[in-house]
Amino acid sequence: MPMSTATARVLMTLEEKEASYELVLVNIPNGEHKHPDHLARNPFGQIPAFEDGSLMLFESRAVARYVAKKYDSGTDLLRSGNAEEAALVDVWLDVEANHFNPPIYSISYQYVVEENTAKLEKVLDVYEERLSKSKYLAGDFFSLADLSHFPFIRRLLTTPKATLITSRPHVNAWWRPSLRGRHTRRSPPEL
Ligand code: GSH
Repeated sequence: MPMSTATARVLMTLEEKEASYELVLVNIPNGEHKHPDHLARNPFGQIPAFEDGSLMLFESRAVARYVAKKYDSGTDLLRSGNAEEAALVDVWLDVEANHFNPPIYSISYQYVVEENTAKLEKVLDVYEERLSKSKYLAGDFFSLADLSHFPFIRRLLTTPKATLITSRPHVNAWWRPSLRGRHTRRSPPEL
């Protein structure tokens, strides 16, 4: 289901790499993600699950890295031709998974909102400082590290906590690709 933030991470990566793909819906409200057929694709009974020929993967960040590595086309999301830039992409991908995702996840799903708002404030203060020095997280280039944040930022912006993003000028300019002069080449699925 493209409304899933983890699925959106993979879809955005496929779009950036201009890869052909088929999105197969797993009906979560009907419990299809817990059926044996789906558990064979993702043993944790979650979406997304990803198939490429005989290769089966799960965990959206691992899938996104695989897609970004596999295709030469589209945006260079990993900067693997430059060890220093690639290391910075890795740093900010780990920051997303370990510092950014836990509090924004809880806020978006309305769990322990105030405690996590305070945590996310601190994380976003680090981002504000970082993004005042470079256009994107890993440097002056758009990478998988930026992309990996956007599904949850997009969701947070539909909640009363949107000001966490909009009150920080550099963070707010960062998530909106149009402000950076980037334009989607194709229309992605409605997230
Ligand atoms: N760490 C996993 C990833 O990045 O792929 C998280 C996947 C995840 O949380 N998927 C959610 C899901 O399948 C949808 S966004 N929820 C249903 C469930 O956990 O039963």
